[in-house]
Order: sequence, then structure tokens, then C-alpha cells
Amino acid sequence: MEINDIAKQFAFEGEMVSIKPLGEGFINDTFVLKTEGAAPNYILQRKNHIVFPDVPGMMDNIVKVTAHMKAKIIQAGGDPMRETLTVVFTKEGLPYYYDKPNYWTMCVFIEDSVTIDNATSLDLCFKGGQGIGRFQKMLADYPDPLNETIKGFHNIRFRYEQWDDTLRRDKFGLVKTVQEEIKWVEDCRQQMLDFWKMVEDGSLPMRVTHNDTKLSNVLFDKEGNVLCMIDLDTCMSSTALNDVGDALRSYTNTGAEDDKDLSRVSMDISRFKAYVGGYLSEMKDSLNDCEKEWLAFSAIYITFEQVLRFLMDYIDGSTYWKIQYPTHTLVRTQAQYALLQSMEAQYDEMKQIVADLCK
Ligand code: GN1
Ligand code: MG
Repeated sequence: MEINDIAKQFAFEGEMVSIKPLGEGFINDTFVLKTEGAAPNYILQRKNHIVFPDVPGMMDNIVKVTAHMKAKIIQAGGDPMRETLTVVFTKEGLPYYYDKPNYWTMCVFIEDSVTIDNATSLDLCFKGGQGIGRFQKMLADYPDPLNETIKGFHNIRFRYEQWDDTLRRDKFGLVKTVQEEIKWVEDCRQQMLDFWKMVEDGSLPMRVTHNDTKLSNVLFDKEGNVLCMIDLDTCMSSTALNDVGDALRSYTNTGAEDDKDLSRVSMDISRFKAYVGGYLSEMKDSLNDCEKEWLAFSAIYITFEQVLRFLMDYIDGSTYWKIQYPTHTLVRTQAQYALLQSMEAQYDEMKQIVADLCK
């Protein structure tokens, strides 16, 4: 089916005048649909069904959490059309359109907004921290269980099971070529599983979290204030720390996620401090002592997990993330490992900063 015809399955307002691709997502394909006159514009997305095996479950989560947030925003006198996403349903009343094998979804385009790829100022880091803090806070009393739309997404025990399978399969004979990188993952096994035990025994509680908190998933207004979190595809139950760690992984990196020049990659401790400051300005009173104690470690945890996930995908034939050249995901692995090492070298300082901010 043509893209125009897909769009017409949705009950959007106004007359469509154009539909064009937007950006270069690593996972989904995104289009902007423009309408005439006063009607809003829209975002149409083809969801990657390899990454998201349960799009109906995912959309069920998104519809419910955005409804919960809208009620909170209205209560606080905010603008529910700008401070969270608005899902557009199909003419048949579903939050997705299924055109085998693809699932399509639509939401309202929030005007006068920007996304930012690099944390160029400390103010931006602070505001990003506030953004995810507010998101978690609005959802702290969300009552229903959410669908687990990607199994074991930030669960390192599950990731190690996938990892062991990947090495055992060695589908493309690549294992022998990445022995050094494999050792990085093996050397951390015990430490990471020990950390995860605190989630399994409830010391680190499950909350409603975003799970993909990199800077480009925060929408800002033109003045640089946070409007809302976007890309709610992975919104499900996880730990508060996973959101913080994933954000720190992206905000504090002085290089790119796929930097070939590892000398550019490091963790900027001042950005760490600004982000955690923004986050704790919203969430300090909601976190338990264990969450506070392990907040700094969350950056290490998620950066490590990303090393594992990238390397696993590389060994498995680079099918998960889009690539621009054959070793792209291996380069990503190496760049994330450089970031991890920089974090480990600064871990004492990171812990001290969190302790001071929690006082
Ligand atoms: C993916 O969807 P996107 O591009 O924001 C991935 C994240 C990774 C990130 C690395 C559902 O994020 O977990 O951290 O790439 N999302 C999914 O760039 O796997
Ligand atoms: Mg995403």
C-alpha cells in the first residue's frame, strides 16, 4: 500500500497536503504528514517489527500512560497537547494500522519544538534530567501492569542468556575475530549479575519508566525548555536507575556513540553532575536509599549493557541497528567501551556528586 493510503487509514483532522520522511531513525521509519489550515500536522511511523514483536501491546502501553499523564498535566494547569504525546487512532478505532508485515502508528506533531542530538550545555543536561524526572513522577502512581513489549530489555541476566546463545551459535564465524571485545563482556559478568540481584530481590523497585532516554528522545520548546519525552516505544516497567543510566550514557559522552576516534570519547563529569542535579530536583524525595546509593552506578550498568548489546548484534550479523558500513556495530561497541572505561575511572567522584546532591 502507498504511504498516502496508509496515512488515510487514520482518523486525523484536516486535509493532507504532503507526507515526507523525517530524520534517519536507527530503528523505526518516520514520516511527517502536513495538513492544510488550522488542523495539526502528524507523525506517521512504521514500527520495526523485528525489534518490536508486540506492537499492539506497545501501543496499549502508550495509550494508557499518555492518558494518565494528560490527566496529571490538566490538573497542574499545563497543556496536554504539548506536554505529552497524543496518539491518533485509525478510523476503525485501533491505535495502529496493520499492513502485513508492518505496523503503522500515528501521533500529533508538536509544533514549535526541537530535538537535540548533543548535550552542548550544562543547562541542557539539567533540563533533560528534569524531563525524565517529571516523566517518572507523573507515572509514579500509574495503577495497571504494563505489557513487557521487549522481553528483558534492560535485564542483564536475560541479556547474558541471549549473549551465551549468540556465542554458541556464532552464525557468521565472527567470534574468533572479536576475542578482546568478548573478554570485556565476560569480565563484567559477575559484577553485573550481582547488581541485578538487587532488582530481583526488590531492593531496587520496578517503576513505570521510559527506557530509551537519550537526549534526542526529549522534546524541547524553542526557548530550550523541556516539553515532553518522545519515543515512548519502550515505556514499560523497569528501574528508575535504568532511565538515568541510559541518559547519562548519551548526555555525558564527549564523542559520538559510533566514534571511530576513541580519543574523543569520554564521560564529562560536569554534564554528569548537571543531569543528576536536574533529575534529583524532581525525584529526590521519591527514591529509596538503595536507588540513591546505586544511581551513579546506573551509568556504568547501562553503558555496559550497550557494549554487550552492540557486540551481540555484530556477532549475530548486524540485524538490529541499521548500519552504514559492515563493522558499524563493532565500532559502536568499541566506542561505548571507551566511554565505560572513562566512567569507571571517575566512579568515586560520580558517587560523591550523587551523595552531595542527595543531602
Ligand atoms: C535504540 O530507538 P532509539 O534509536 O532511540 C535502542 C536503544 C539504544 C539505542 C542506541 C528499542 O534507540 O535501546 O540504546 O538505539 N532502542 C531499542 O542508539 O532497542
Ligand atoms: Mg526508540
